[in-house]
Amino acid sequence: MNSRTSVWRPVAIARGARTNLALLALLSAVFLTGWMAFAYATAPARWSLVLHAAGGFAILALLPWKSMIARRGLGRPWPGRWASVLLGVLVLVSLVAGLLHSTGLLVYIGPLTAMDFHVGAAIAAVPLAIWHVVARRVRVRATDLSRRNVLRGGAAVAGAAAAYAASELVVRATGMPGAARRFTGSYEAGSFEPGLMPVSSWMFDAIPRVAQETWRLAAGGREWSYDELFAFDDRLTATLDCTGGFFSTQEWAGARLDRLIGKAGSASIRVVSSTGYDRRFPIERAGSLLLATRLGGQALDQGHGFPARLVVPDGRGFWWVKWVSAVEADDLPHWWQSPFPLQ
Ligand code: HEM
Ligand code: HEM
Ligand SMILES: Nc1nc2c(c(=O)[nH]1)N[C@H]1C(S)=C(S)[C@@H](COP(=O)(O)O)O[C@H]1N2
Ligand SMILES: [Mo]
Repeated sequence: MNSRTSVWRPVAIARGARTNLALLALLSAVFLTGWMAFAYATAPARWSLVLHAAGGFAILALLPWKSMIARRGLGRPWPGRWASVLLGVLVLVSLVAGLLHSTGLLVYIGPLTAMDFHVGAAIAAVPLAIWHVVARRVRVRATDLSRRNVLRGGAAVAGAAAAYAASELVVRATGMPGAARRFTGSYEAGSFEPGLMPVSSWMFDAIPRVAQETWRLAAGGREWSYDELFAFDDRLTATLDCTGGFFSTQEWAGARLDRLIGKAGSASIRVVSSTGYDRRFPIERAGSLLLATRLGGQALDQGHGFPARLVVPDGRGFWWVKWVSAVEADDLPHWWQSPFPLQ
């Protein structure tokens, strides 16, 4: 018995280490490509998502191996194991929600979406995953990056990519709702029907009450009343693509930002909401950004940003600042901001 365990354990641990390191690489890659996809509403979003989905399938494939390691670890009664179990639950919730979204089997879950659960569980898993790895003092050795292991890893990722491609074919061939996804993975909702367009927030912003008579927009060194702004009639058909997983194409009308800020010799424009939410853009974009007062020919409603909201063609929904109160041109570079809003 003794001789058997002494021969068996080192081999099993080496295999386990390989599985754990592969998981570490895949979790990092999937987290990065997920956020990359959120940063764009153009081609890079698609490429990030192909890598992301392949990585997700590879994690799925490793679960049977990891559960063998986990069972061994759970046999040891130490308090920290429950944090590992919670990590497992969160990763599973994220995986399942991702697949529910992509197949379209369950997209809306009460007031939230499958995407909200997918990303929310993944974010909650991050501190646990860091603790999980750090507490065990996992080290990467040169031999982990041997030619053999790199080839093995490459083959595994190719296999996962094939599994992902196959799953996409099945979704389309069987006509599952997921077949209707846009290249960002989002579902169409209420296009050209403002009444059916979803109302959404990045995180915690609630819809503010704004009084039309007293409201003023600060832009270009002066203040604009609602009627003055409403008089502009620049028009744009553009698609809002929310990271929550829906998109909606609408006809917007209002004032192009270059008309409001004039010819300021500055580097960037900061668009500020009355809630404090803000986003910054390169000054060159002023002519393509619309401060909309109308949606489908009607004044905006509170939910969609009354009195005025930004329209950002080819920008993900979080750039479309609602309830705008100021447009400031200054000398800060446009990248001087958090890549994603913090409120
Ligand atoms: C999907 C993410 C992961 C989940 C759900 C997970 C889950 C677990 C569970 C439940 C255990 C057993 C309980 C414990 O010992 O705390 C465990 C053990 C362990 N995990 Fe993970 N883990 C994950 C990723 C990783 C990663 C990325 C590494 C390292 C790179 C790692 C290294 C280890 C080690 C070294 C053990 C101890 C194994 C033993 O005692 O024999 N895990 N993991
Ligand atoms: C634990 C971490 C994560 C795992 C294991 C994971 C895995 C997956 C999986 C398996 C899918 C379904 C792929 C498909 O069948 O098309 C998916 C979809 C998706 N994930 Fe993640 N993901 C994680 C974190 C994230 C994060 C942090 C983000 C964004 C910040 C994100 C964004 C997305 C998006 C947008 C889709 C939809 C893709 C589509 O419908 O084509 N994921 N993810
Ligand atoms: N002030 C403010 N503007 C905001 C947000 C917010 O939370 N606060 N959310 C953004 C996000 S993430 C999206 S998807 C769109 C949603 O616009 P809608 O409610 O008109 O669909 O508004 C954007 N503008
Ligand atoms: Mo959004």
